[in-house]
Amino acid sequence: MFVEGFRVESPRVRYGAGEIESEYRYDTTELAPAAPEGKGKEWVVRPKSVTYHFKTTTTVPKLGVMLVGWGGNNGTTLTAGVIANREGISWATKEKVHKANYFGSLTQASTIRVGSYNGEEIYAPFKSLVPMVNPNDIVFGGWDISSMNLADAMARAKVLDIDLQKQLRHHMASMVPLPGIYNPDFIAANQGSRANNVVKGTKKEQVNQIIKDIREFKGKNKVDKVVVLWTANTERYSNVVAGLNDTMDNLLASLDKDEAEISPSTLYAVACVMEGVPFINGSPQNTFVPGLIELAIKKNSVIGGDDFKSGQTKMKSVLVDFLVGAGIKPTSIASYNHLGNNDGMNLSAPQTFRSKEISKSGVVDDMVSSNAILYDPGEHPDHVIVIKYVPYVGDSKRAMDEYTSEIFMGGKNTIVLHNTCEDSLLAAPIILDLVLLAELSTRIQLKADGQDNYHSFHPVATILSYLSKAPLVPPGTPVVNALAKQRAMLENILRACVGLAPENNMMLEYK
Ligand code: NAI
Ligand code: DG6
Repeated sequence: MFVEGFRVESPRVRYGAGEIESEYRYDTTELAPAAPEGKGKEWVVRPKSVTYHFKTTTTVPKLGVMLVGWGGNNGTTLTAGVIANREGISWATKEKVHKANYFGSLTQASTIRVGSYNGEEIYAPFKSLVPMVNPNDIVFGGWDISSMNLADAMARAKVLDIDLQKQLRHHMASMVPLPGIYNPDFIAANQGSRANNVVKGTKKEQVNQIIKDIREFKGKNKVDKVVVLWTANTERYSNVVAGLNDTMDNLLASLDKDEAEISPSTLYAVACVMEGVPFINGSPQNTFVPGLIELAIKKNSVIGGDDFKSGQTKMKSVLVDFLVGAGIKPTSIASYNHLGNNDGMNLSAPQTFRSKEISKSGVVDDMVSSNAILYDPGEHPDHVIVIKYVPYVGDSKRAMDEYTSEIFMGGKNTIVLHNTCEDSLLAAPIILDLVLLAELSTRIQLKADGQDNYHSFHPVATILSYLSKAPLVPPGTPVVNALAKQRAMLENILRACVGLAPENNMMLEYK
């Protein structure tokens, strides 16, 4: 059964005028070796409970979202999709009449279990846990190194059905991206013909221009908050060099010196952090060099990423978790893609492909290292990533995967997957979730019993991990890639905000 919404009645929850306060018992463990390090195999595990207090502001702001790469396939598809939902547009194809929806968005189209009633499971929308911005109310803007208006850019992307495009054109023709920061050294040479809308000046001047753009956008559209998200071309990795970008001071000094090795994405991120605006990186490159992470921590400004986890990798973070969790040993994973959109063209250069290869390769590491029964220390499955540019298939990416595993008594199990899907239709709802959750995270505060003051979440937003191929985590924090764990973390934190226990699936009342 499905309920639209619910309210928690508990002595540990208080719904106030502009906030929800909750008290939450966090059950965890403390571990120690039973004998001094190195002697014996026994460990002692001590259950531990800590009471946390959460405070969530319930006043939902008017949200502005500025996309870097607004005129690209993802940027236009998301903008078009939100307008279509807002306007209640439907369109005909040879199959049927379609209505706009938010399928693929965790916050808008998934549900959570809230309990059972008369022996039936009761589900509610994920978005009913705590007040979130309604995507239909978002004001979009952003930058692109191509000056094409969003209506023409939507046509260039060739993602949405033509009858839908025709209905959207007049909404999008007046949307024109602001000039973007362009540095041909960081993206493929084949992108050069697109770059007719670029910010001039030194790197410092470019950062200042981005800050000015954000302020003007905020003022002009009368939005309360802005979130910026990079959905521009994948860049090559920038070199992390002592004295250049390894610390906050060095990064800021390098900016003053107009150092060549600071990438455009890092420049946008610096501008956002300086302005206290959340910045999310939807591509794989190392935008968040150590100096930038230090700057974000110092300024307590939200950063999150990296690289949208949309199709092949999402499946991988489910399948390998299942295999290793079932005691089966994946020994080789070969993942092929071919696609024909502009992203595919940009990734046909070795240096940008390398960024993608890195983010796609790391996704099974935590699952492999969780099971020392299957894997010896340092042992890892062979894992190969191939991406090819095939213009004809456009945005309709093909993903082929072969997983080979060792099973019982020397047996081998090979699973082959083939997925065909428009890449941007997978990415757009993920972008939506990222900005909605980043905004929400700035309204939540917490403190443990004994702490005097509430504090916000760590500025490195691990709460966004479910949506990222290579989750950015604060220094010294474990990376979790398994999709179910990432979703549980997010859902359980939001449950804690309204004083609900984590979903434990025990159903003891029926046992
Ligand atoms: P796209 O190539 O269609 O769009 C990128 C846009 O960024 C272009 O319009 C380009 O002109 C613009 N651009 C490039 N450099 C810029 C800069 N410095 N400043 C402002 N604009 C700039 O690519 P698409 O398909 O929209 O993908 C965007 C990014 O998202 C890519 O890096 C891709 O790897 C990443 N991504 C996409 C996924 C998907 O499923 N579609 C999943 C994971 C990541
Ligand atoms: C080629 O792999 C294009 C990429 O931008 C991917 O489409 C994107 O990284 C999505 O990857 P995945 O593994 O999440 O489907």
